[in-house]
Order: sequence, then structure tokens, then C-alpha cells
Amino acid sequence: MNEKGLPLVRVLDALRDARSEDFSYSESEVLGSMCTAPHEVAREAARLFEETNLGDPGHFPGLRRLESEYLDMLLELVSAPEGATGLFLSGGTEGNVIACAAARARFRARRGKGPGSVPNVVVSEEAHFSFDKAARLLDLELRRVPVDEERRIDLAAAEAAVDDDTCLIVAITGTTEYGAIDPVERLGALATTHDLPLHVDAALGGFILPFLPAAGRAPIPWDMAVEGVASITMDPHKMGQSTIPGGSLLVRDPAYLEPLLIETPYVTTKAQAGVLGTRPGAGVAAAWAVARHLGREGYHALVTRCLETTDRFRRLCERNGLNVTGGPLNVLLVHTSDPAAVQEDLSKRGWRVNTVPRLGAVRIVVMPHVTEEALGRFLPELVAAVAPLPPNKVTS
Ligand code: 0PR
Repeated sequence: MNEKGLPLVRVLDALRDARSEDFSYSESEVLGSMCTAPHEVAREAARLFEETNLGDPGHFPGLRRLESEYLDMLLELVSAPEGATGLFLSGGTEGNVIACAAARARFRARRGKGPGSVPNVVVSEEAHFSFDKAARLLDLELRRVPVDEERRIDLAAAEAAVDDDTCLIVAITGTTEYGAIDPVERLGALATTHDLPLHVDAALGGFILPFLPAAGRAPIPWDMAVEGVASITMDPHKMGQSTIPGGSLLVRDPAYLEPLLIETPYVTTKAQAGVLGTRPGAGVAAAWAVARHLGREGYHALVTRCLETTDRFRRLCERNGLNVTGGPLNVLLVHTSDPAAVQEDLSKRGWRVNTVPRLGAVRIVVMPHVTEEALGRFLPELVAAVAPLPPNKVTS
């Protein structure tokens, strides 16, 4: 650390320098991320609440009210029954880890203490690595089962994987690397038959699926209206268009979280179930603000725009000879023999895509900041990076 403090202007200059090295959402340069430019109202709310801490909410009753109102909005969005509850968290990872911890606690309570086998979690091979973290932290066995041709969990394989040591089944509604949607109703039935909880990882899909019908698409059953769904992860900091960090875990029965509650004697909560102690209030205020400002109508419009842009860009890619796949959401994969080289090439041209080495592709996620105009400029560069062609051969 420097001995003498630097003048404010120099610190700010250094910060601006560092920031200028970053790629930007606002210029649509970042095309492979699942995060997005926060809505202006979310930015403003985060600024207003930047010093607040939900680890000790007695000091911030206004913010505590916003958190409870926001969780009520989410619970309504996922068709939660009366009495359901939720936690505002730091993102999808925390949501999935806590869901696994709750399932393990339920399993242990039923099984009793004593020497037992390692509980397992049944999930598709497409599961986000947050489940590997959960398995490592909680000493669980992650049973990743194969998928069908649309990269949804293979039901027969899921059924075969469930045994007496299973503590949780997981459905993913919007897989990280493909945007596939597991059949939640069928998995809910499987969970119910085996008296197991079903966790839905809707980190991505949670802010898309509720708005599909108004976006002119067929509804997909995915939420607590489906029997067997015990918990749902959904992230305001992805398609919720809020600031980072912002995640949530919604739980049908508050008793599910009770074994995780830790008494917190020196702060103004009685007990906490989440991982964080000091917890940023800014994310809650931002998520509340963007939800209030957009309302259902605003999210309908956002989802419609992202899905229509995705469809149009997919067709454009196909017309230009690219091999494109991806599920029914806003995730597109462009296949190539060398995803890392394509990523690097595009990076030099000012575009950031992510790689999906497992599927031999680069990933584009049409998030709210990704405009049709930017994708139009990006297309020739993508074509050139994937299969070098003279730019005048590009069809728009
Ligand atoms: N569940 C699913 C289905 C996810 O896709 C993700 C993250 C998570 C859980 C974990 O969420 P958190 O990262 O909020 O803990 N999926 C994105 C991904 O790995 C995260 C991401 C976001 C990656 C922005 C890159 C990026 O630029 O693709």
C-alpha cells in the first residue's frame, strides 16, 4: 500500500483508466454474459442504499420493508401458496447451495443421526457448477444424469438415479450452456412419488418464464403451481435487470429452512439462514425499484424483445451458414472446432462471447443490453471468426 494517500483526482483517473480496459454492456460489446446493464432506476436505488446492511436490518427498517415487499412480489410471480417464504441472496450460487443444504437437513432429520451413507442430489449433466460447489461444501454426491437431444434431463435416467440416499432432485429451467428447460411437471411427479423435494434452478429462466404467455409463447409449467416443487432459485441480477449482487431462494414451506437457521444474538435479526452475515442492502433496493418501475408489463416487453431478437439473430446466423443451436430461451450456441480461438479473435475485434468447450461452441446470450443493431454489426465479425469469409458475402 502507498505510504501517502493519493489526491482524489488521481485515484479517480486511475479508476477511469482501469474501467476503460473493461468491455461494456452499454455498447453491447459483452455478448456472452448472463448479467446485463442494470436498469437506470436500479442504479439509482443502489446508490441511495449503498451503505445499508441487511445483516443488521434493525438499523434499516425502510430497507427491511422493501425486502419483504420484493420477496412477496417474487412469491406471487412463482404462484407460491399462502405462507411460502423467501430469502434475498447474492446470486444463483448461494440459492443453489442453500437449497441443497435444506434438502440435506431434511434428509438427516428423517434418517436420524448415526453412520449413514452420503446423501445424493439428482440433476442433469447440464447443471451449473454451483451444484459442484454445494456438493463439495456439504459433502453430497452429485448424480449428474444424461440429457435428451434438446439437452433436457433424461427422465428415465433421472428415475434410475434416485435411490434411498437421494435427498433432492433438481430441475433446471434455463441451463447455463444451452438455455434448455427440464420437464418440471414430470420431475415434480417423480419427486412426489419418492417423497423428495424438487428444487428448480431458474437463475436464468425465473425472470423469463412467467412472462412467456404475454410474449406470445406457449406457457411452460415450472413454478410452485407444480406439485413437488419445494424451492426455486431466481436471480434479479440476470434477466431481472437489477444490479449485482441479486439472487433469491423461494421456498414453499418455511419449515424447510428452519434447520438452517443460526441464532444471531448481537444483531437485530433473531436468526439467519443465508451464508452472508453483513449483507448488501443496495441489491434489494435495486431489485425492488426495477420491479416496481417495470411491473409485469415492463418485464413482458423486455422478455418479448430479448426472445424475438434471439430468434431473428438465430435465423440470420443460419442464413450465413453458421451452425447454431440453443434452447427456447435467449441462449445461442455457435458451433466451431475451436471455441477458444474464436473467442480470442472476437475479443480482438471488440466483442466478448463466452465459450462452451464441452459442446464445441461459443455462447451468445441475448440479454436486455444486447441490441439488434449491435448484433447486425457483430454478425460479419462472427462469420469471419468462425469460418473466414469476405465480409461482402454476409447476408443481412
Ligand atoms: N444456475 C444457473 C442455471 C446459472 O446459469 C448460473 C450462472 C447460476 C446458477 C449461478 O449464478 P451466480 O453466478 O449468480 O452465482 N450462470 C452464468 C454462467 O455461468 C453466470 C455468468 C454471468 C457467467 C455473467 C458469465 C457472465 O459474464 O454463465
